[in-house]
This record gives sequence, structure tokens and C-alpha cells, in this order.
Amino acid sequence: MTTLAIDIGGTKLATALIDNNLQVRERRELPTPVSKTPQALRAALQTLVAPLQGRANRVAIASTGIIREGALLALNPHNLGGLMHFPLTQTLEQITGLPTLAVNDAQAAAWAEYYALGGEYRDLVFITVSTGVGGGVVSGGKLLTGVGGLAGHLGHTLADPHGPVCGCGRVGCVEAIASGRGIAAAAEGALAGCDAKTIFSRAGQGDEQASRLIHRSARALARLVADVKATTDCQCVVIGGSVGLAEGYLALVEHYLAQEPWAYHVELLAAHCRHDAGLLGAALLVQGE
Ligand code: ADP
Ligand code: BMX
Ligand code: ZN
Repeated sequence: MTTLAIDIGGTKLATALIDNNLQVRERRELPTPVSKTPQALRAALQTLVAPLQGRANRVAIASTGIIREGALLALNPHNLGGLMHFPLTQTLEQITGLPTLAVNDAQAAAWAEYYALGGEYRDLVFITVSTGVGGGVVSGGKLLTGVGGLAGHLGHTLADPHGPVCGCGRVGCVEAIASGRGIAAAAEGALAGCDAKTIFSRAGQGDEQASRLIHRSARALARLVADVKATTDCQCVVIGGSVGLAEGYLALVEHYLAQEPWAYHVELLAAHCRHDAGLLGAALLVQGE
């Protein structure tokens, strides 16, 4: 059986073919459309899937947003060009004629990481620091999705009551501070208008403001990790996403976590599946593994 896996993020869309042996083949990426229309997302998905048509038996989607009964609901509409509601599985079933499963991107990634670690850690939490900050919780070897798909949305817990308003409507969410968008939104002066990727490269060149913004993100993330440890007593926290996997970021989170009391310390790991965790997790879930 071959799965056509799709990852829908706030910044990029990715597809690949994944066989039962979990080899990722023919990976392709496209930027997530900035237009606020469902038509634009549908067209982008169609473009991405077209070269792989007829080569898979089923579709597995890992997508940003709350996935409820196959539809995508944005918790933070800013992350998805204002798209509030999108019939995800229905759209892919129409495009491909194949049975389709959809799951939240960070939930899927948590499952891939649990699998990649050989089930050694029965209680594991995955956090993606990317366009937003997403999370997935594996508890006692089971992936938590929640009755309405909201389980694990750790980016929308409190980092700072005086912090910026988050796109979800709450004040001071971790996502509003630590995410790629949160980092970019706080940039001023010479860095105003730069994206997180540019801010990381400026920090590497010695820019003090850039470095401060990255520290601010890592500090908020470390506090989130401590909260997660207190809530789940997980054995490890796996960090993914392009910000989470950026050089030096995990070490900074470790540095700030070490400043928390010992009870909140937990092993931090970089995502073993790197940027394919969402794709692989969705494929594993559709295979029933
Ligand atoms: P998505 O959110 O679509 O899953 P990513 O995981 O790539 O996508 O996260 C996108 C965010 O990561 C953007 O804010 C982007 O600026 C930032 N980013 C991309 N590449 C890097 C990098 N090499 N270093 C730091 N940040 C990066
Ligand atoms: C947001 C939320 C989560 C998602 C997380 C990471 C939306 C559209 N998304 O908190 O569902 O898991 O971002 O998403 O409300 P990414 O785009 O950064 O990968
Ligand atoms: Zn929020």
C-alpha cells in the first residue's frame, strides 16, 4: 500500500509518497497560499497532488488547525490566511478519488516521533515551533486527539498576561511570543518586516535585537515545557518545526529549562523525523500503526 501524505502548514504545503516501509519518496513543497479563500487552498492542493495522482491507494493529511470530522477549523485564523473552515477530507477525496484521513499536524508528528523512538517513551509530548506553536500528546502509548480535536494545542496556553494578543483571541499565548510569526511580529527598526528565518541568520551574524527575540522565544518555550511536564509527567519532549530545529534553538530551550525547579526538568529531543514528522505521522495513522 502506498500513502499520498500531505502536510498543510501556515507557511508551506508538502506532499510525498510513503510506502509501508516508511520511505518518503517524491517529496514536494509549495508555499501556503496567502489568499484568504478556500478556492486558493483547494487549487494549491490540486497542483501539489497532480503529479502523484494514480500512484497511491489512500491519502493521509497532517494539517495545521483543529481537525474535526475531517474539516479544518483554524484556532488561529492568522496562520492560515484567515481561512476559518475548510472541508479537508472531502476536498482530497474529490481531487483524488481515494479514501482520506486528516489529523492535526502536531498530533501526527507526535505519533511519528513516538513510533520512531520504538515506543520506548510511553508518555511523550511533541511541540512544533513553526508558523505557530503546535503540540501533540502521547499518553500511555495513546495519541490524544480530544473529543473535538483540540487536544495538545499547547501554543495557546499562557506565556505572559501582558503579552501580545494572539490570533486565537487570547492574550499572551506562547504562540504569540515563541512562534516564527511571534518572533517576526516583535521585530523593530532594522529587523521590522523580516521573517523568523532572516532573524535567525541575523542573530548568527551578531545582531543583538535578533538574538534577544530568539531568547524571548526559547524562554517562553522552556516555560511551556515545564508546564507540560507538570501536566503530563512525560518522559521526553520532542521539538520540531523550522524554528524548533534551527541551529542552536534547542540548546537555548535547554538552558532556560535548567533554570526551572528540578521537578519540571525533562529530556528534550530534536525531532527524529525532522521536517517529515507530520507526513510520516499521518501515514502511520492511516495505516493503523
Ligand atoms: P509550517 O509552519 O508551514 O509547518 P515551518 O515549520 O517551516 O512551516 O515554519 C515556518 C516558520 O519557520 C516561519 O516563521 C519561517 O520564517 C521559519 N523558518 C524557516 N526556516 C527557518 C530556519 N532555517 N531557521 C529559523 N527559522 C526558520
Ligand atoms: C496553531 C494552530 C494549530 C497548529 C499550530 C502549528 C491553526 C491554523 N493552527 O496553533 O492547530 O498545530 O498552529 O501549526 O489554528 P504550523 O502551521 O506552525 O505547523
Ligand atoms: Zn492563542
